[in-house]
Amino acid sequence: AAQGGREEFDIRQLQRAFSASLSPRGEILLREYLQGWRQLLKFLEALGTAFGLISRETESKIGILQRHQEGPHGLHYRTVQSMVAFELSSGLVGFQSLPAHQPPSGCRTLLRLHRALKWLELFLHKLGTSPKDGKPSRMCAEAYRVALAPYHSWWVKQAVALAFLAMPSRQELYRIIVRGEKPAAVLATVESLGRVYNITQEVYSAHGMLELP
Ligand code: 1PZ
Repeated sequence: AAQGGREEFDIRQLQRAFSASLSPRGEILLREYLQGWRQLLKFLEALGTAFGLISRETESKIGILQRHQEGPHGLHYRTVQSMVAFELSSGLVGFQSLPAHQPPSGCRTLLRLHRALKWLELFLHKLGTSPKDGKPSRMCAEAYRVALAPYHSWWVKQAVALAFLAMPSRQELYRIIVRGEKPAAVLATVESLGRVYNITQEVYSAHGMLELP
Protein backbone atom coordinates (compact mmCIF):
# COMPACT_ATOMS: atom_id res chain seq x y z
CA ALA A 1 0.00 0.00 0.00
CA ALA A 2 1.14 3.53 -0.76
CA GLN A 3 2.34 5.38 2.32
CA GLY A 4 2.26 8.88 0.94
CA GLY A 5 -0.22 11.66 0.19
CA ARG A 6 -3.70 11.21 -1.15
CA GLU A 7 -5.39 8.46 0.79
CA GLU A 8 -7.68 8.95 3.73
CA PHE A 9 -6.76 8.45 7.35
CA ASP A 10 -6.39 4.77 8.16
CA ILE A 11 -6.07 3.72 11.77
CA ARG A 12 -4.38 0.44 10.84
CA GLN A 13 -1.62 2.33 9.07
CA LEU A 14 -1.29 4.55 12.11
CA GLN A 15 -0.96 1.54 14.36
CA ARG A 16 1.47 -0.16 11.97
CA ALA A 17 3.71 2.87 11.68
CA PHE A 18 4.02 3.31 15.42
CA SER A 19 4.56 -0.38 16.12
CA ALA A 20 7.12 -0.51 13.31
CA SER A 21 8.89 2.48 14.87
CA LEU A 22 9.86 0.29 17.81
CA SER A 23 12.90 -1.84 16.96
CA PRO A 24 13.54 -5.19 18.68
CA ARG A 25 16.41 -3.51 20.56
CA GLY A 26 14.08 -0.90 21.96
CA GLU A 27 15.13 1.91 19.66
CA ILE A 28 12.57 4.33 18.20
CA LEU A 29 13.05 4.55 14.44
CA LEU A 30 12.46 8.14 13.38
CA ARG A 31 11.40 7.37 9.82
CA GLU A 32 8.51 5.18 10.95
CA TYR A 33 7.69 7.56 13.78
CA LEU A 34 7.31 10.42 11.31
CA GLN A 35 5.32 8.17 9.01
CA GLY A 36 2.89 7.70 11.89
CA TRP A 37 2.71 11.47 12.27
CA ARG A 38 1.94 11.90 8.58
CA GLN A 39 -0.99 9.56 9.10
CA LEU A 40 -2.15 11.77 11.97
CA LEU A 41 -1.92 14.75 9.67
CA LYS A 42 -4.51 13.05 7.46
CA PHE A 43 -6.74 12.67 10.47
CA LEU A 44 -6.41 16.37 11.29
CA GLU A 45 -7.15 17.27 7.68
CA ALA A 46 -10.30 15.13 7.77
CA LEU A 47 -11.54 17.20 10.73
CA GLY A 48 -11.86 20.30 8.58
CA THR A 49 -10.59 23.85 8.35
CA ALA A 50 -11.09 24.67 12.02
CA PHE A 51 -8.06 22.45 12.63
CA GLY A 52 -5.88 24.21 10.07
CA LEU A 53 -3.63 25.87 12.65
CA ILE A 54 -3.01 22.56 14.39
CA SER A 55 -2.35 20.82 11.04
CA ARG A 56 0.14 23.46 9.96
CA GLU A 57 1.94 23.30 13.29
CA THR A 58 2.13 19.50 13.04
CA GLU A 59 3.41 19.73 9.47
CA SER A 60 6.02 22.22 10.51
CA LYS A 61 7.37 20.01 13.30
CA ILE A 62 7.48 16.97 10.98
CA GLY A 63 9.30 19.13 8.41
CA ILE A 64 12.00 20.23 10.86
CA LEU A 65 12.79 16.63 11.79
CA GLN A 66 12.75 15.57 8.14
CA ARG A 67 15.27 18.29 7.28
CA HIS A 68 17.55 17.01 10.04
CA GLN A 69 17.26 13.53 8.53
CA GLU A 70 18.11 14.80 5.07
CA GLY A 71 20.87 17.11 6.29
CA PRO A 72 24.62 16.58 6.50
CA HIS A 73 24.27 14.75 9.84
CA GLY A 74 21.32 12.68 8.64
CA LEU A 75 22.90 9.39 9.68
CA HIS A 76 22.59 10.42 13.31
CA TYR A 77 18.86 10.94 12.90
CA ARG A 78 17.96 7.29 12.36
CA THR A 79 16.63 6.68 15.87
CA VAL A 80 15.52 8.85 18.79
CA GLN A 81 18.40 7.45 20.81
CA SER A 82 21.05 8.24 18.19
CA MET A 83 19.62 11.73 17.66
CA VAL A 84 19.77 12.43 21.39
CA ALA A 85 23.33 11.09 21.63
CA PHE A 86 24.45 13.15 18.64
CA GLU A 87 22.85 16.43 19.68
CA LEU A 88 24.10 16.00 23.25
CA SER A 89 27.68 15.36 22.20
CA SER A 90 27.68 18.24 19.69
CA GLY A 91 26.07 20.77 22.00
CA LEU A 92 23.10 21.10 19.67
CA VAL A 93 20.27 20.16 22.06
CA GLY A 94 19.59 23.73 23.13
CA PHE A 95 19.18 23.45 26.90
CA GLN A 96 19.06 27.23 26.75
CA SER A 97 17.47 28.99 23.80
CA LEU A 98 19.55 28.52 20.66
CA PRO A 99 20.73 31.49 18.60
CA ALA A 100 18.10 32.47 16.02
CA HIS A 101 20.18 31.51 12.98
CA GLN A 102 20.31 27.90 14.14
CA PRO A 103 17.48 25.56 13.16
CA PRO A 104 15.44 24.21 16.09
CA SER A 105 17.10 21.10 17.48
CA GLY A 106 15.72 17.66 16.72
CA CYS A 107 15.39 17.00 20.44
CA ARG A 108 13.25 20.04 21.26
CA THR A 109 11.14 19.47 18.14
CA LEU A 110 10.49 15.82 18.88
CA LEU A 111 9.62 16.75 22.46
CA ARG A 112 6.65 18.77 21.12
CA LEU A 113 5.38 15.80 19.11
CA HIS A 114 6.06 13.51 22.05
CA ARG A 115 3.82 15.57 24.34
CA ALA A 116 1.10 15.64 21.69
CA LEU A 117 1.29 11.85 21.51
CA LYS A 118 0.32 11.76 25.18
CA TRP A 119 -2.68 13.88 24.33
CA LEU A 120 -3.65 11.42 21.61
CA GLU A 121 -3.15 8.41 23.84
CA LEU A 122 -5.40 9.93 26.53
CA PHE A 123 -8.01 11.04 24.03
CA LEU A 124 -8.24 7.72 22.16
CA HIS A 125 -8.40 5.87 25.43
CA LYS A 126 -11.32 8.03 26.57
CA LEU A 127 -13.02 7.62 23.21
CA GLY A 128 -12.60 3.85 23.26
CA THR A 129 -13.86 3.37 26.82
CA SER A 130 -16.42 6.12 27.44
CA PRO A 131 -20.19 5.67 27.40
CA LYS A 132 -22.08 6.29 24.17
CA ASP A 133 -23.25 9.75 25.20
CA GLY A 134 -19.75 11.01 26.05
CA LYS A 135 -18.85 14.28 24.32
CA PRO A 136 -15.65 14.20 22.22
CA SER A 137 -15.09 17.93 22.56
CA ARG A 138 -14.99 17.45 26.31
CA MET A 139 -12.66 14.44 26.11
CA CYS A 140 -10.37 16.52 23.91
CA ALA A 141 -10.33 19.36 26.37
CA GLU A 142 -9.66 17.12 29.36
CA ALA A 143 -6.79 15.33 27.65
CA TYR A 144 -5.42 18.69 26.54
CA ARG A 145 -5.51 20.12 30.05
CA VAL A 146 -3.35 17.25 31.31
CA ALA A 147 -0.96 16.60 28.42
CA LEU A 148 -0.35 19.87 26.58
CA ALA A 149 -1.85 22.97 28.18
CA PRO A 150 0.94 23.30 30.79
CA TYR A 151 3.40 23.87 27.92
CA HIS A 152 1.33 26.26 25.83
CA SER A 153 1.11 30.03 25.85
CA TRP A 154 -2.13 31.85 26.61
CA TRP A 155 -2.95 32.55 22.98
CA VAL A 156 -2.32 28.95 21.88
CA LYS A 157 -4.68 27.75 24.61
CA GLN A 158 -7.39 30.11 23.33
CA ALA A 159 -6.92 28.94 19.73
CA VAL A 160 -7.03 25.29 20.76
CA ALA A 161 -10.18 25.84 22.83
CA LEU A 162 -11.85 27.30 19.73
CA ALA A 163 -10.82 24.30 17.60
CA PHE A 164 -12.30 21.94 20.18
CA LEU A 165 -15.67 23.65 19.80
CA ALA A 166 -15.59 22.59 16.14
CA MET A 167 -14.97 18.97 17.08
CA PRO A 168 -17.35 16.64 15.22
CA SER A 169 -19.88 14.47 17.04
CA ARG A 170 -18.90 11.13 18.45
CA GLN A 171 -20.63 9.38 15.58
CA GLU A 172 -18.82 11.39 12.94
CA LEU A 173 -15.50 10.88 14.75
CA TYR A 174 -16.06 7.15 14.76
CA ARG A 175 -16.72 7.31 11.04
CA ILE A 176 -13.39 9.05 10.47
CA ILE A 177 -11.33 7.06 12.95
CA VAL A 178 -12.69 3.55 12.91
CA ARG A 179 -14.29 3.35 9.44
CA GLY A 180 -14.43 -0.32 8.42
CA GLU A 181 -12.30 -1.47 11.35
CA LYS A 182 -13.41 -3.00 14.61
CA PRO A 183 -13.48 -0.61 17.56
CA ALA A 184 -10.75 -2.80 19.08
CA ALA A 185 -8.41 -1.19 16.54
CA VAL A 186 -8.59 1.97 18.65
CA LEU A 187 -7.35 0.24 21.77
CA ALA A 188 -4.62 -1.61 19.86
CA THR A 189 -3.45 1.76 18.59
CA VAL A 190 -3.51 3.25 22.09
CA GLU A 191 -1.25 0.41 23.19
CA SER A 192 1.28 0.97 20.40
CA LEU A 193 1.34 4.71 21.02
CA GLY A 194 1.79 4.07 24.71
CA ARG A 195 4.83 1.85 24.20
CA VAL A 196 6.53 4.39 21.94
CA TYR A 197 5.64 7.21 24.30
CA ASN A 198 7.05 5.43 27.36
CA ILE A 199 10.40 4.65 25.77
CA THR A 200 10.81 8.20 24.49
CA GLN A 201 9.87 9.49 27.91
CA GLU A 202 12.57 7.32 29.54
CA VAL A 203 15.24 8.53 27.12
CA TYR A 204 14.32 12.19 27.62
CA SER A 205 14.03 11.90 31.37
CA ALA A 206 17.39 10.10 31.64
CA HIS A 207 19.05 13.13 30.04
CA GLY A 208 17.05 15.82 31.82
CA MET A 209 15.47 16.84 28.54
CA LEU A 210 11.77 17.04 29.41
CA GLU A 211 11.68 20.84 29.58
CA LEU A 212 13.66 22.00 26.54
CA PRO A 213 12.81 25.60 25.55
C1 1PZ B 1 -8.23 16.56 17.21
C2 1PZ B 1 -7.29 17.62 17.32
C3 1PZ B 1 -6.79 17.84 18.62
C4 1PZ B 1 -5.62 18.60 18.82
C5 1PZ B 1 -5.05 18.47 20.18
C6 1PZ B 1 -4.33 19.58 20.73
C7 1PZ B 1 -3.21 20.02 19.91
C8 1PZ B 1 -2.78 21.38 20.18
C9 1PZ B 1 -1.72 21.83 19.25
C10 1PZ B 1 -1.67 23.28 19.10
C11 1PZ B 1 -0.79 23.76 18.05
C12 1PZ B 1 -1.08 25.13 17.63
C13 1PZ B 1 -0.16 26.21 17.77
C14 1PZ B 1 1.25 26.07 18.07
C15 1PZ B 1 1.70 25.66 19.24
C16 1PZ B 1 3.16 25.62 19.60
O1 1PZ B 1 3.46 26.74 20.38
C17 1PZ B 1 3.48 24.36 20.37
C18 1PZ B 1 4.84 24.41 21.02
O2 1PZ B 1 5.84 24.48 20.04
P1 1PZ B 1 6.93 25.67 20.14
O3 1PZ B 1 6.15 26.97 20.08
O4 1PZ B 1 7.62 25.48 21.44
O5 1PZ B 1 7.82 25.47 18.94
N1 1PZ B 1 3.43 23.23 19.47
C19 1PZ B 1 3.05 22.03 19.84
O6 1PZ B 1 2.71 21.77 20.97
C20 1PZ B 1 3.05 20.96 18.79
C21 1PZ B 1 1.75 20.28 18.69
C22 1PZ B 1 1.69 19.34 17.57
C23 1PZ B 1 0.32 19.04 17.08
C24 1PZ B 1 -0.55 18.22 17.85
C25 1PZ B 1 -1.54 17.44 17.17
C26 1PZ B 1 -2.08 16.42 18.02
C27 1PZ B 1 -3.01 15.48 17.57
C28 1PZ B 1 -2.81 14.72 16.42
C29 1PZ B 1 -3.83 13.80 16.13
C30 1PZ B 1 -5.15 14.17 15.88
